[in-house]
Amino acid sequence: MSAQDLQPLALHQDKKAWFIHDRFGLFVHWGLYALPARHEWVKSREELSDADYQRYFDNFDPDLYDPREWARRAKAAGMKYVVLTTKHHDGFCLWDTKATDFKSTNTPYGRDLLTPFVDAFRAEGLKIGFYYSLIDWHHPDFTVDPRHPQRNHPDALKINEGRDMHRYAAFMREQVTELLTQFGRIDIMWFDFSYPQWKQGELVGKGHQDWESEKLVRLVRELAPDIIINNRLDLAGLPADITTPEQYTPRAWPQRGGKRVTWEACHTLSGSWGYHRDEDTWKSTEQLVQMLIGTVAMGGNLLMNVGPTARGTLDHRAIAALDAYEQWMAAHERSIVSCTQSEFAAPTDCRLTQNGDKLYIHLFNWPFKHLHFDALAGKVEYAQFLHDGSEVTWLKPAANALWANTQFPVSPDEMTFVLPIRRPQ
Ligand code: JFZ
Repeated sequence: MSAQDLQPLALHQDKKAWFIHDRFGLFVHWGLYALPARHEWVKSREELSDADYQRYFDNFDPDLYDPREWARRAKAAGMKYVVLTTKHHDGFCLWDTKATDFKSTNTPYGRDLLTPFVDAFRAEGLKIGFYYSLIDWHHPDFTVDPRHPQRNHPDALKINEGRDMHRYAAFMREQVTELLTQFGRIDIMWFDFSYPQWKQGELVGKGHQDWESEKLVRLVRELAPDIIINNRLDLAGLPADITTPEQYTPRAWPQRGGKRVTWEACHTLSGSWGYHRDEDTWKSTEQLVQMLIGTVAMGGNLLMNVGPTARGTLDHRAIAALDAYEQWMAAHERSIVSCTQSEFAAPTDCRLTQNGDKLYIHLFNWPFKHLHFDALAGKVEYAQFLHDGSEVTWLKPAANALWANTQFPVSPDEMTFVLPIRRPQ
């Protein structure tokens, strides 16, 4: 494979235009781990055997599953695309794959979950992404490594005898072929994830050699030429379409070879990705809104996760989060969608997003009296709140700053201003 096939940045810039424009997507982590409801890594964390884990398979029956409801909420929240875990690390498949019996159709639920999901989100106009785990703690050919649930198995030394990662790589290609041929047009392929281990300078596993990443990527590009592929396949140093920092917002726009890359932060509502009933680290709605603003202010996308329950529902905390986005985006969407990092540096406690000559100032903290923004002196004549379009009458060009001479209280929904920038003719 030539470097060009894997060099999508310059070549396929157009295919990413929708992604950069849309800015906001929904991540969905859903699978058997919704039943234990204590983290999607539960099989590894608790070193559960296949037999231990079987109880979740045998009791999987999400009778309240209604993806149209999820799709409506995502759309209302201003999300433009969705990425679903078709298979997570536990190896459980949400569709009627021919490559394994470990799939939803063989559970008490007995049905394919993916087709109705894809149909529902497409019907709401969202683009479709498939998360597919490179790690597989169920497949008999996937070698046991220090993260595998069977890492402390009594036969640890012998456990990898007969396991063949080449066969596993072929299995992945078979599954990815199904995913990209049986569900209509797919917009994003989100692979997860590589953790190359090195011994005396040599790669010994769980990187591109194991996944046969080059072959896998070539297959994906053949089946779906315009698809966006993420960067977690250990593509031997070659760039992917998008960079995916996880659970943090970069301090600066991520770069590669001195050029800014297309990037997408993925974040959780509560810390874990799969439904976690007892987690007490749920983010506040204000924080969630600020994460979206902060990401776009740095030129990136936000992929915000929900972990549906074993019944197939969104629990009340996930619904509250989506409601918060819905409420905020109803008035503020134009400061997010089609916006990017501003040409200006933000004043204290602010984030800036910009769309052409429209500058959006998002206040994360209300200034006590004055909002100083020296860089804008002489460049703006009019400012409005975004939530209601009301004029910000207290804006005055000072000698070298704009200043906000007010102390009136504002709610978190009333913290974004829009300012048209005056360009020299
Ligand atoms: C992975 C998964 O293990 C996790 O369960 C979830 O699906 C998440 C979206 O992706 O977690 C990762 C993957 C990569 C890094 C960290 C967590 N990383 O590169 O730092």
